[in-house]
Amino acid sequence: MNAPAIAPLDPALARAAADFPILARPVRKRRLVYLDNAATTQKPAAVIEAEATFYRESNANIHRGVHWLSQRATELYDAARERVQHFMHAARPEEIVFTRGTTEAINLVAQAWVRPRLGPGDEILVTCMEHHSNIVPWQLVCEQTGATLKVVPVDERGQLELEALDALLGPRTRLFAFTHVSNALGTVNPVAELVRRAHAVGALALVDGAQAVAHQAVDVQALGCDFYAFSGHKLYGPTGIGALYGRFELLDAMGPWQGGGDMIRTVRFEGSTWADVPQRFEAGTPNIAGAVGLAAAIDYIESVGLEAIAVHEHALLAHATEALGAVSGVRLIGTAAHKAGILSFLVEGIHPHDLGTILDVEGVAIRAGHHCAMPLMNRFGIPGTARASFALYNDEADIAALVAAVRKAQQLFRGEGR
Ligand code: C6P
Repeated sequence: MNAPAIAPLDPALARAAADFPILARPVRKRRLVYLDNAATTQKPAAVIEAEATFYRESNANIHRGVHWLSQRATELYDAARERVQHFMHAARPEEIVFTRGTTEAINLVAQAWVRPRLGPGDEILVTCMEHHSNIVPWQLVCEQTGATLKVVPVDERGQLELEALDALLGPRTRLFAFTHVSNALGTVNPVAELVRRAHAVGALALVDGAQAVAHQAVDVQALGCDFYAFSGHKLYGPTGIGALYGRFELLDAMGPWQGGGDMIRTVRFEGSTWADVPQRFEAGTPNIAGAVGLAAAIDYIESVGLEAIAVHEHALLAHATEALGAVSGVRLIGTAAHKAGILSFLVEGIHPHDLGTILDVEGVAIRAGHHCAMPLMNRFGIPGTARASFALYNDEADIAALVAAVRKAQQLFRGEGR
């Protein structure tokens, strides 16, 4: 491989792979090279243990029981909310609503904030690089309200066409929903600038942070956004838990979106009244163990250091871009000036799904397909891509394995080495 070696790892990162038990397990009798981190990250032992310890020592339902265990579980759940609050730099814990993940957080805003407030002629703006989770909820709510969905285009490199934005943002724009980092291209969007432009026309700004929070520090107050959604499982935490940050005044003004236990103040057959936020948006028994695991994941990520993680992943991305880009027949999709650790590519003559299958046989796990971003694939005129995505435990050897596996696939398709 001709690409320059990356700088020696930060000591905390050099040891990091050992924190993740699954990385020690061979797959297809080979060392596992896990490069599908944008789909979900692996979990450190600290997170697995935190969840197991909760079930072993503190399991009970929350906000309901007078007994010791219930109080203990409630304390842990509330502490997890505060952990997320500090991680996101939110002003108060009430601004954090636990959800199943990014998808549910966005649907919550669509149904509880947008649906009662928008009507025909109002507009919601998204971008062409959104994940389906940040498109379909808005389509549904547009159908329900008569509002219109508009789209900011993306250029050849996979960057937002900011000149087009001014014409698309107008007095009828009520909400601008955009991703912090594109899951299919790795493009990092200028969030503070986009929020500023949305606010300038009186629109609210929602940020899909699913691909951002594990890779860089996020400060919702500095960004100025109104809503910010993320999933725990892309942050080294459990599946089935995530959060919506919402500015307190907005959440407080919103009615509930799901009814059930824990979200009410009083219930009578003549009518019910609602609990304060955030409980108003957390109907039913929540994922208590998941919240505890998410707090442990945040502890873990902060013990390694987001600054060090960002530096490491940028070095990996630069190295992989050069190494893979040097392979003849490889076309990189998404070459924005600002990118996070995601590398989408095509190999001439090999369908991404075939490539993904061959790489899997070589022990290299990547994702192949449209990455739940079909409109973006249509924009590039392609059915999908192969995508390698990096995490704090990846290293140069993983990239060497990726490049070697791509070369092997090319040999197989040329009929050599069968
Ligand atoms: N992207 C990927 O492989 P959930 O499923 O709710 O945890 O996250 C949805 C989601 C929303 N926005 C962005 C930008 C995302 O990347 C994702 C999930 C995964 O790219 C699975 S499709």
